[in-house]
Amino acid sequence: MAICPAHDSVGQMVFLIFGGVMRRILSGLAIGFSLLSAPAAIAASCGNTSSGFEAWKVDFAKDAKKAGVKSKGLQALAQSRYATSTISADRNQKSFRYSLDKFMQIRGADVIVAQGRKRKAANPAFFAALEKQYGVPAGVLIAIHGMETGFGRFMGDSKVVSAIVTLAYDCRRSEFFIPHAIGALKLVDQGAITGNTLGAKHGELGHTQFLPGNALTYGVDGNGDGRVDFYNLTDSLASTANYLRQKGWKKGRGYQPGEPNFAVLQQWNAATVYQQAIAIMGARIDK
Ligand SMILES: [Ca+2]
Repeated sequence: MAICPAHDSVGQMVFLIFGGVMRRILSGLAIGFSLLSAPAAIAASCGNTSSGFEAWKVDFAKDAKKAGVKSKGLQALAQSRYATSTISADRNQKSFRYSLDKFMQIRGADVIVAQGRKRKAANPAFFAALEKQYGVPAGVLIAIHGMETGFGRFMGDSKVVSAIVTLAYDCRRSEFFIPHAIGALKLVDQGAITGNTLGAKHGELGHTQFLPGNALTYGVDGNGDGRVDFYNLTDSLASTANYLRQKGWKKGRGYQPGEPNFAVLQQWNAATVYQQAIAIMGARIDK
């Protein structure tokens, strides 16, 4: 896949301007295959401009229905609009090569650590409960939260359903995004999102920016109100912890490079510098 990062021998790598999206794209592969192996055959053909979008939606609705999407989801699909800004962002992704130090500086690691420590100190019972249930320590979850959305300050301004459906239609990475589009429509069916829910340019949701297919698979109702809400901090961090646990997080084991849980961080984001940054910030927050 063209978007995959290219490692080099000194541990630097090319990563894309849309920092977190690679993680979601890589981690979406597994769910992608599992959804694609469902009985529904995806027959609708992709397009590179908005002109074929409406006709494609009609075809895609049949596939979505076969994949188990119900009336609310199908309605959201019908009402989705071609997301010009998403396509523009996707076409104009630039890659950079940063050292770990430079990456951490650009992403404001010191600020994330300082604010993260305060967040942990303000709510120790919450983070202790998450660690007890999922095994993931506070520092890791807080570092991810800070990196992904600045602790919920920047969660995106694109309509999730329109963005992800447009990416599914667009020929560039249709196969990758189709399962996430189906996932988004199922999230609508479940009431987790609506057609108006806002997220990032590639349809990433909530505090820690899950792609919809991953949100569907790993989302949990952390606050027990009967609904999985990625814009609720408790639900979102519980879902993040659940993702890491499901990917093999071992309670009480280390997460620095070379330690067992670093391999799990590698599944959260494909960029080496991102993985290392989370490990460093997490340890500093938890110190
Ligand atoms: Ca909830």
